[in-house]
Amino acid sequence: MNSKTFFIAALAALAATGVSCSRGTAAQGEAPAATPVAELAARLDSLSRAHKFAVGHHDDTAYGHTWKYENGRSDMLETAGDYPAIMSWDLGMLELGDSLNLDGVPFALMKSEVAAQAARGGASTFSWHPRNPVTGGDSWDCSDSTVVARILADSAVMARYDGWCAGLADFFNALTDSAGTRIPVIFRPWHEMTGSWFWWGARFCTPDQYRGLWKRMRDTFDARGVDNVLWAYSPDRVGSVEAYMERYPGDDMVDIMGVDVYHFNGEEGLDEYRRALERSLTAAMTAAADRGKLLALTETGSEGLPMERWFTEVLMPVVRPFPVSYVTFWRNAHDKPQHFYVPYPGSPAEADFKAFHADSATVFCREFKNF
Ligand code: BMA
Repeated sequence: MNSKTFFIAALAALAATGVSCSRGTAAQGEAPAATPVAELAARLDSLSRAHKFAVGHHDDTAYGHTWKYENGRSDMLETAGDYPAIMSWDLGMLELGDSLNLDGVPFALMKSEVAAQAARGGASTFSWHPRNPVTGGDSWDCSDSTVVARILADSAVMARYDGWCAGLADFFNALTDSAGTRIPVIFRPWHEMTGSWFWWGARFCTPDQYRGLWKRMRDTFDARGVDNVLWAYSPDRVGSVEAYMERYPGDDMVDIMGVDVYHFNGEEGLDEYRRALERSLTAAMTAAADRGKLLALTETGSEGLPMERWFTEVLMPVVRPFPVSYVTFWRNAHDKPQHFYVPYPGSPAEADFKAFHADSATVFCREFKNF
């Protein structure tokens, strides 16, 4: 064991001392799996203790590389032979009361797919690319650098924000199974805040303002009785624990320590990706181990999969030593031919993805059901 592997193993052992939940999810002293949301946390924890991780995919059953809105279809199912263990969805545009999200996915479909996924033993996670509440532009509209400050201080913007959060809270409250019981899910708002491509990014608000944004949302959710959410913090790539923790909203606000790290530029960007992924996961793992939180690779991927053996030869060697509970790949767009992150039938990376599926460390939906 070299020193790096030893360090990782030591932290993994530390992380295995138990998982703690944020406020509202499992009260102190409560049995670990007393609520559905604590049970989901315990399932994810047991995966990482078994040196396995759940595999996730964004918009998996909504559309794929060559199809859209065909009931039961999934590019993962049609390549790996199973649905992802974690379905990922985005709530952008829900805040405006639209029926479709920013990529055209009906919110009604998301609700029924969350229930279908729970019924097959899997789980679901949500991100949110909301509009800009000041300019009316999208999440990427960074033209006004005072948006977060105004959410926290300008009564009109604050009221809009609170209304948006209330709408989201109602959506989560309405995620129920056939018996009417709320389904536990993961929510990771205000993601990639260490970058500066969203209006809540690092250059557009102070760490305290960022924490204020998160806390205000959490207070709205708590006031509306949302009890089926595990909260995930997911900075973009970072080089240190300090950078990872700079905007951390607090132990009572977060259940999952995640990180988003993408591979850009294929072969040429390989070393950079490996380095960034290893550093970012090390930072997130250290922070998670200190607090008894779950660790996750909340988004990753290599757009268009230019390297045929990306899953087994690029991703796996870096991720394997870390106690990540799940890894999520971004979407296979039906209307942008190069915008896909998992193979589709007949694509060059399909064989490698089957090998990734066969690896005992990866858990798709059928196996996740048993955890
Ligand atoms: C990005 C791309 C966009 C999409 C956005 C929100 O990474 O996939 O096409 O609109 O995420 O889902």
